[in-house]
Amino acid sequence: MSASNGIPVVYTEEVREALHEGAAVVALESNVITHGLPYPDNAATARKVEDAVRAGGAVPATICIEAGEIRVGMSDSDIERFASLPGIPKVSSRDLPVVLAQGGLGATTVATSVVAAELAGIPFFSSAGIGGVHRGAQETWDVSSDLIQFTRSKVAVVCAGAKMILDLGLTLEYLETQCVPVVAYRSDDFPAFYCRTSGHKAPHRLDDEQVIARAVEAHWALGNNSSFLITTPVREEDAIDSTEVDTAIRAAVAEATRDGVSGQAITKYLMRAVDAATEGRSAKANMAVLASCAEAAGRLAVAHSRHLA
Ligand code: PSU
Ligand code: MN
Repeated sequence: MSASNGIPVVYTEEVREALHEGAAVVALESNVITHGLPYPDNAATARKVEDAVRAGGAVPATICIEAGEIRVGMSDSDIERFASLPGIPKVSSRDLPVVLAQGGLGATTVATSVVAAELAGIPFFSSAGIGGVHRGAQETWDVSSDLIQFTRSKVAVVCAGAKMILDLGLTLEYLETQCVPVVAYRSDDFPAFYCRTSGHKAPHRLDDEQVIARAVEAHWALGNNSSFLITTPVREEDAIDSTEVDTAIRAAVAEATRDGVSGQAITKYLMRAVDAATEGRSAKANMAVLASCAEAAGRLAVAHSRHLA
């Protein structure tokens, strides 16, 4: 255990050794386990994601909150417990101080995971889908804390963009305004989770991991205390057509408005509509994109650790 600013940070043996040796480590969120998928798919997926980080050459460190501590690295039985226990709260960065003080269990969102990763000294984090600006945010102000936390935490975030239920154009605008670099790795477009494109071009494209490692370090050397986003699209054979998903969402948004569904409930409503329209293909694509991001993050973290060595 180490205490960072008095916050206890507890590492698994494997993660502590890897960090000590300067080896590549990739932080992962636990909210996708508790809130992203049903049991037992969530447990199986969490293990597959960890395997994918290893396939990329790095050590996975899935983050969670327990007993007033930030836990960095989860054992198999921790994953099983988080996957199967109902009611573990989703902890975003605004909730973190309260949950730490209470001493209960907590599943970390992207925002909280990057806070933890920085405290733990892990420069890379992977999540297939970040939170973003919601459709209709002009009225609701529903913008994920993930985006705000990116302006405050020095972590390289590898993702496949965000789900198309969000307003991905506004999500990119927000990142641009807040000076958060967005680089597409070996692609031109900003992806949309299990769709290879959001219809928006990424601001930059880089194909070489060494160049990405240098760009990440340059961002921080320039005095920015913020995140650096790297996107990687799902493999072509696992992808779902973006027009198909967009059409389903537009129809579902119209139905939701008619039925008076709004606020927090809208996300689940739209996800269900997409699942129904894609006849379950989205569940498989969901797993595939989580794994492909994790593997790319592993590879990029290795290049970055070599750059620092
Ligand atoms: N996107 C997904 N699956 C998820 C999430 C986002 O495709 O499970 C989760 C992540 O943990 C993300 C969080 O950090 O939702 C964002 O929630 P909010 O919009 O409430 O900030
Ligand atoms: Mn929200």
